[in-house]
Amino acid sequence: MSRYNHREAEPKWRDAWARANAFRAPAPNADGKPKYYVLEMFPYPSGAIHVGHGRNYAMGDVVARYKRARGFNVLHPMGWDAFGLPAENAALERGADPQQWTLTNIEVMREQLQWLGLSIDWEREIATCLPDYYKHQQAMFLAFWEKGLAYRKAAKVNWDPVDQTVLANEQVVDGKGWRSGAPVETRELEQWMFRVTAYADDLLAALNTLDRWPDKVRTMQINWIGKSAGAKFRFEIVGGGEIDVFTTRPDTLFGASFVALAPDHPLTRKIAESRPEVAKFIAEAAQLGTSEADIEMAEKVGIDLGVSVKHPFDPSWELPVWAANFVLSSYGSGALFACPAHDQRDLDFARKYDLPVKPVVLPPGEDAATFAIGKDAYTGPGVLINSRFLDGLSSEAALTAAIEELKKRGAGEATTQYRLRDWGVSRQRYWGCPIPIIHCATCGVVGVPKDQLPVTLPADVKIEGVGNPLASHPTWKHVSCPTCGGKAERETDTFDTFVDSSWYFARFTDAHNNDAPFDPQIAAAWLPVDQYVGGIEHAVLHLLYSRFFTRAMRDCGFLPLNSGEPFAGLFTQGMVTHETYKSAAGAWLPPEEVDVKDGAAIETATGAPAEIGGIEKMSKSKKNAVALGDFIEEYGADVLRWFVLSDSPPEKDVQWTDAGVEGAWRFVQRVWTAIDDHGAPAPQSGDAPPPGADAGAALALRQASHRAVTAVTEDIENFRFNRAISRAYELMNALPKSIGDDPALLWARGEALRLLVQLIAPFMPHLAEEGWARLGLPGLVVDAPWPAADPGLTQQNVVTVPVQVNGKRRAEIEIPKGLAEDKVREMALSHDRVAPFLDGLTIRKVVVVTDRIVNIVAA
Ligand code: ANZ
Ligand code: ZN
Repeated sequence: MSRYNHREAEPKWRDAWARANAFRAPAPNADGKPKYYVLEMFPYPSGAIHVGHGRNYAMGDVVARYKRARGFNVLHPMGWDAFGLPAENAALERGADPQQWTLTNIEVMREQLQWLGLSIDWEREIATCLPDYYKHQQAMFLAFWEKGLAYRKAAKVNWDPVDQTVLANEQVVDGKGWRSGAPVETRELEQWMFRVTAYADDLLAALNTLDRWPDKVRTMQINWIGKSAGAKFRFEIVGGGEIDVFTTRPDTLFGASFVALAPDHPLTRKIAESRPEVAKFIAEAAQLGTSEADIEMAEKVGIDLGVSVKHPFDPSWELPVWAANFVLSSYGSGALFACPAHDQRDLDFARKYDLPVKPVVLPPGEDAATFAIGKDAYTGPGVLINSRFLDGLSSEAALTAAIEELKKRGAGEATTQYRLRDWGVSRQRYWGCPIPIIHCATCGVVGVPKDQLPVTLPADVKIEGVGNPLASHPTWKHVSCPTCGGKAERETDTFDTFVDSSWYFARFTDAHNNDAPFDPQIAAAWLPVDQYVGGIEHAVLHLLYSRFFTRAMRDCGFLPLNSGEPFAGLFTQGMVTHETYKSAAGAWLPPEEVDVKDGAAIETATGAPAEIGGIEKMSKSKKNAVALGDFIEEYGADVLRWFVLSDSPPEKDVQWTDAGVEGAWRFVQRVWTAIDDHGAPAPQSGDAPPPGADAGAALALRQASHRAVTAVTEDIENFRFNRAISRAYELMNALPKSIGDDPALLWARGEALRLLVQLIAPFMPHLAEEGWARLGLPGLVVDAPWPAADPGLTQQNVVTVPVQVNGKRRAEIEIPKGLAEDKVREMALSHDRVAPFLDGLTIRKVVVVTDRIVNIVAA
């Protein structure tokens, strides 16, 4: 008997798969097989990966291997989301060359991912930072621009006045630049935008068709798109001019108390020219940054602008106009009328500045004479009061009537408003895809001609953290205009890296096409991705941008995919968590430097006491990540894959524990020992079992095996990997301890082990191959079709049958399926819950419907 040696077995089988080209995706519909596209969100090449990263790849790999065994042509590719800030930070901190740093990380990570034994078609590997990828992105951008799906406009950005650079929202910490610590300003810059809003309605409506997406993700997208029906109308300013507002509640117009403008509304700015206190207010509001969440959280403040407007239904009624920090300049028209009685923000503001609060909607069950607003606004429906011609109407009817009146007076109309904004894709950074545009003083904004693509990044840049290195490069931006030949300058902005990840899934379908992003027919045949696996943190932006891009690619003739939906199925996985440790001095300690015994921790090297912290998602910053390479060396990839998928449903977090790892390790050894003891041969699928002395035990084992096949199949289909794993444990437990030399039992055990190997193969592919070979089965288990359960063996052979007396249900009996009628009758009549009802009666008739019901007629 030998021990299973993963250090030998794992590389050996990976070589065997590579030699057999086992994971090379064929044409999507080769051999008349259906296609299946499995994709995990591609990683950012940050450097070494930890065991926690393994979980999401392991999930995708289970699906890919399973579908392959089910007879699908599977596409399961991998690549690198390779542009982005960390490479520039590495350049700043360590003088690294961003490209070199990125490509080296890719080398390291590719090798580590390969250790996991993933069934990836590595021939399709792509890196978004390479010109053979991004040149197609540049070409598509130009097509989008031609079609009006990309455009330029002045948009607000977070500006760091010290580093002279634009900051992403995540780089603004408490209103300050993350590196400089300087208070952030908002600035307007000319930016490239993608017209996501062109598809707002479709992006919303099509969510209904994505029935294999988690509900929570669909809900997040619905909220992000944020469709609001309402009205837009004009207030006339006393003394001339107009203010447009958007409202979802025109029914509350008679409860209007004031009008509020965004701090950078044109009128606010105009008034600021002559009133320094208004200018100061605008400057303070600008420090909040551009993040809506920050604006929402901030204390509501405002300033009276000293102008009034006329109520649209009564010109003699004047309302004051304020500027308020909670009004977003980019939503609706950047102005609103406030009805404090029925909107909480408005109420807080009105109480603070002592503005009128008049209820106009009476909640059901309240009395108009006594109803008053306290600290809480009433936002529900009701009946209109204090509202002249709307009085007595329901809020719903009043809403329609108010819009009618606005229309009649020529003041406004019904409208639909989306929260969704167009996508600003310009980044003032070096390590991104150059935007292929040239600015010419004579011709204006000119696209780089297609035959001059790609516009590549210069290698010789100085990255010093101030300004955009592309703008300060001595020569790169200076070119001649493709149209007039005069002196011109390149666009120095690069694309947001979300652009790179908005179409990579399509590139994988035809990854090395040199002339086009992909062949339209090939891409349309593989897409949509059948199963996408990734983190919930991408529930909104990445998924929405990809949905936009797929539509834009369709409408610009790149991709004949009618639905425009890139991902038919989506699964959002939970994280791997781990205890955290801290030294007495409060520094995070990596797990390998800590010994934990009986719930107490010490630093291994010094013996000094350490503190056990909370259980958190594995991360570099908390040092609680377990390095992938070390782990695989010690335990092997299969133990890792098995453990991270066991214990917890895949959508939930799983806690990394030494005990759990040990458990997975012991299971690997147990499976191996059972297989090794049995040895060859194992029966192949379809072989007939021999007769044996102990047919009962052999049959029971065969039933356990075939039920495991049914159960694991269902569990994998339904993303219940943890349950599939516990079925494998059950099947192991069902193996008899000793079988003597009964041929039937020996045969049944061989079958059980063969099926077990096939069922664990998607999870522990190396061990499965080793076991397959040891059982003397032909070829590779990756090439074996998924096992089919024999229905004769999986059927439950006990049924529960109700017993009725004169039509009333009195008892239930458990009987073997197909039990003879006279036996059933006997059991029913003698049942101790039935007999009392027959006391003193004569039995007239007993009807037995086999396996269904027993009916006793007595009088
Ligand atoms: C008057 C009113 C009365 C409102 C009432 C609500 C309740 P959603 O649902 O998100 O679309 N609003 C309009 N423009 C705004 C802006 N630029 N920034 C912040 N708030 C703005 O919200 C629409 C409501 O948000 C609008 O309806 C408006 O306030 C406010 F009892 O108008 B409402
Ligand atoms: Zn020109």
